[in-house]
Amino acid sequence: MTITITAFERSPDGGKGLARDTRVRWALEEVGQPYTVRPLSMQAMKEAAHRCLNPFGQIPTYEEGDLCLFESGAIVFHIAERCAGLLPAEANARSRAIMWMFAALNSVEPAILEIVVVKFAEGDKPWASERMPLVFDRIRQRLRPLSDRLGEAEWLDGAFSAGDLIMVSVLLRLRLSGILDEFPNLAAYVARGEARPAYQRAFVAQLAQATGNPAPV
Ligand code: GTB
Repeated sequence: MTITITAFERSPDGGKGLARDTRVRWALEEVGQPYTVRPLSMQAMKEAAHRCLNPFGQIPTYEEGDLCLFESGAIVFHIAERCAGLLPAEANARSRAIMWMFAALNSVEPAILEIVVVKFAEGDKPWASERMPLVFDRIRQRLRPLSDRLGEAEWLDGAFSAGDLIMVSVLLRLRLSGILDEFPNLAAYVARGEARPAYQRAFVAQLAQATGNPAPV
């Protein structure tokens, strides 16, 4: 069955892979599922046709037959459940991989998103420059225990899983800030994720979309 996802027609990040369609593309590439992309302008995202798919008027969405999903975490979970390669077969290990997906989305990503809030939504407020260091301190409060738990391991719990896919996707948002360099094992973890051929394919595809240059075949 054809899988169609939505993505920014022109990602505001210019193709750095930070928009959340990248994690969905990455999951599809990991499990070898072909997909097509319906690019959306900012305006189209807010129109009724798209709000039927995502009431919040955002990307990414996922359509497969009569199934339509929004929320990148739910989409990656759906892909991981249906196709081999992203969740372990053993029940407890599977639950732990799902736990790491939730940890990335609920315990790590919200702290990181505060950077965007302070920079863009509150950037003109007189207290914005004082708030930013506090935001970074709160991010460190998440990165330190994550770094301790990862230790010298390659992935968070045994083999690479959807938990790592989401965690790496979330941490990638921090690369430009330099804060990952304070946690060399996390920086190496993110680099390992980015080095995966499936990530590379996803990255190239979103870059082609963002820049308007078709990806080389
Ligand atoms: N919780 C939802 C999910 O995980 O799917 C959040 C979806 C979401 O935030 N979508 C964003 C969106 O549609 C794109 S990914 N924004 C348009 C709108 O709300 O009107 C977030 C994003 C946007 C831009 C960059 N960037 O430029 O670097 C990075 C990430």
